[in-house]
Amino acid sequence: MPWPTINDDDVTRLVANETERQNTGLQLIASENFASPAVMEATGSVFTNKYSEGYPGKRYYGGNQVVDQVEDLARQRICELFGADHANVQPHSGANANMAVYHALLEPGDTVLGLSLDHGGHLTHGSPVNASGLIYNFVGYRVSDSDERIEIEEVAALAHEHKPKLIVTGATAYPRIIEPEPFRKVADEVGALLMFDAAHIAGLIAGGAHPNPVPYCDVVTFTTHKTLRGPRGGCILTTAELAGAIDKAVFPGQQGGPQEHSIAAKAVAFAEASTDEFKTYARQIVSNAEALAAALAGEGFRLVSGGTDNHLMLLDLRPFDEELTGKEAQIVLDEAGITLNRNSIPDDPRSPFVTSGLRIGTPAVTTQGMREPEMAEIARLIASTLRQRNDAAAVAGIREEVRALCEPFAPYPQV
Ligand code: DSN
Repeated sequence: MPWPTINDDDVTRLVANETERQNTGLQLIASENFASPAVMEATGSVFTNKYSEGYPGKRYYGGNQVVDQVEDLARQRICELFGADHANVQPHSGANANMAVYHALLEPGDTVLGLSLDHGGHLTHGSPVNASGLIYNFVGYRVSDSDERIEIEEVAALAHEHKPKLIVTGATAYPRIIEPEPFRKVADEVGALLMFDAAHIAGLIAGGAHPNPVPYCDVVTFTTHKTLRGPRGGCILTTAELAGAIDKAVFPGQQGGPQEHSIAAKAVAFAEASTDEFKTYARQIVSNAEALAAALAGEGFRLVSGGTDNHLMLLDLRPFDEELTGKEAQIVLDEAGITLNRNSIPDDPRSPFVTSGLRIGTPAVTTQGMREPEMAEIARLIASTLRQRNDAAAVAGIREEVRALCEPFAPYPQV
């Protein structure tokens, strides 16, 4: 085989370095996880070589006999798992999935309700710097001042006032269960369609730890790489009635050739997510989040909304240390091997680039086998790092403690 004879030591070294970082540090970004070797094998398979614009049985290029089977398998598996009529497994990401749904259901300028980004929504829920906010007339609902939770009464009032064509629910930084049924009721009252962006919680739904929005929604979108623990990518579930419009909006509306290697890996992940082990995993993500939140509260942090009932928590740093910003905390924690992201808290007085908060999630540490005792240890390490943030030697010492904590739980020990 006439492959180029480059020994790409640079990339080999960088892959090894990243594996070492993932094996020896705490990965607490709420939207990240560790994909299984089977998922990664499919991602690196020969499906990467194939062009397959169109859908199974209706492709524009030849040679898709096998691709059709793998895409059908992915569609069938996810429809069975969520009880959906129809799946489109081609979106390259959650953002692409959301934009395709808007393309399918809306005209430019149409009104949509979505959770404001600064109260836990997503860029594609109408942020003014995102195409969603530029093309459509998004009206943002917010969490309440009193308990920092979504109040369906406020959503209903805004829906009656603005008469949206579509209501979007789901979040990227909201630590509570979002019940789909009350949203359906509001949507029906005003004649709106309902979309649930389940990117963060798809794995919790698949594992039975959170309510399934599919029976209540016209469309459910999600990414496949967060709690669902698959390859990077997106997915759309919809009713038989909207299936054609959604498919047309993904291709040719938004995307060209689908990434069939990712679709093969999605099929693997959907099978993994339908096992009893995955149900146990989903419940443990939530139990770990509860344990970590309680331990962090014990260290003097304030938890937005008072706690969590999903995979993530939002910390308000101000009661711990009025001077400490999310930005500074993220940087020093990274030096200690504790990776997470700064995040605005509701009505944050600081800018989104600086913030007064941190977002912390348990999907990855749960995958690697950590349980409640390790959550208590993680809370201690976070607080200890932040208290000693101006002491480089102390932070270096904590990096070694993190390494020791992670060692028996390395996700990819064979590498
Ligand atoms: N970047 C994702 C997250 O971290 O929530 C959302 O797109």
